Amino acid sequence: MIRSAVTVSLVPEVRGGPFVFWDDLPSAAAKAKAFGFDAIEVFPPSGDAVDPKLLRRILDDNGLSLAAVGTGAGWVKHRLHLCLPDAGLRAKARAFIKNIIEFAGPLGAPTIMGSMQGRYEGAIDASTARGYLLDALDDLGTHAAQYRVPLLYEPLNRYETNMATTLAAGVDLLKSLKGANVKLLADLFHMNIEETDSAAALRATAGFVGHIHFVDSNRRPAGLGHIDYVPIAAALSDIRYDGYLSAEAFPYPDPDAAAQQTIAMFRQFFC
Ligand code: LER
Ligand code: MN
Repeated sequence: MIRSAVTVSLVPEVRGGPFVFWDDLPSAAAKAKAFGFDAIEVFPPSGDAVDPKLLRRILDDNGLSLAAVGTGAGWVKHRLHLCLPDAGLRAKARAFIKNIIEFAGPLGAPTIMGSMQGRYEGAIDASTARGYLLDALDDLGTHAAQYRVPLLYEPLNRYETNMATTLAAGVDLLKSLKGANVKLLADLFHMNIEETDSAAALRATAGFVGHIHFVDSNRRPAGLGHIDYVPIAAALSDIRYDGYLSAEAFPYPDPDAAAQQTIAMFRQFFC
């Protein structure tokens, strides 16, 4: 069964970015519950920023699950990523992600690695960066396995990374890993830019996709752009996708309306 989730950002530096709810975890959770979501996806400043016992209580009080936790604050706040030329900074990037795995894992949630994959440039060529990324994915996937949750690797559009920009390139990376605890995060916004046919791309990655960012072509909530969700829903049904559709979208026109729009589209097409 596909479940619904909605994002909550606790990172002031990404204000204006694609997150539905902002800053106030208890109020965001209460709204997620009221609108009928199954879960929230949290974007924290670090793995230490939120008391896990408090988050557990907030989730339980609202009958919600934690769908996933993002790590992009390591990039937006500290300019860290996994393909930097400096080995010490690469290690810091990995430690930042591990810290979030240690926060999210005991709460039953996978950790997302999107922006923290970085890019190759300057002294670092494509194959060196691929080696750094594969090594980190194996290490971080193994770290997540102790909590029986996967690591989620997210291909991004060409303006945000040059490592993997399509689901097929993501699968190629995953097939090169030693371990098997990394799943793909398919973000419909990035896919709308990079894929020839998003529904076909999803079909081709059956078994590899563990999480979906549910959003429209312009990064507004689903239904407010030009993505056709009929073939996407058919593809997800055919591959028996049973993870989350998580609203990582601009709070357009405002957070409550974005949440309402998302859950209406979720109910229309995906359940
Ligand atoms: C970034 O564009 C994105 O889609 C996030 O989910 C990455 O962490
Ligand atoms: Mn995303």
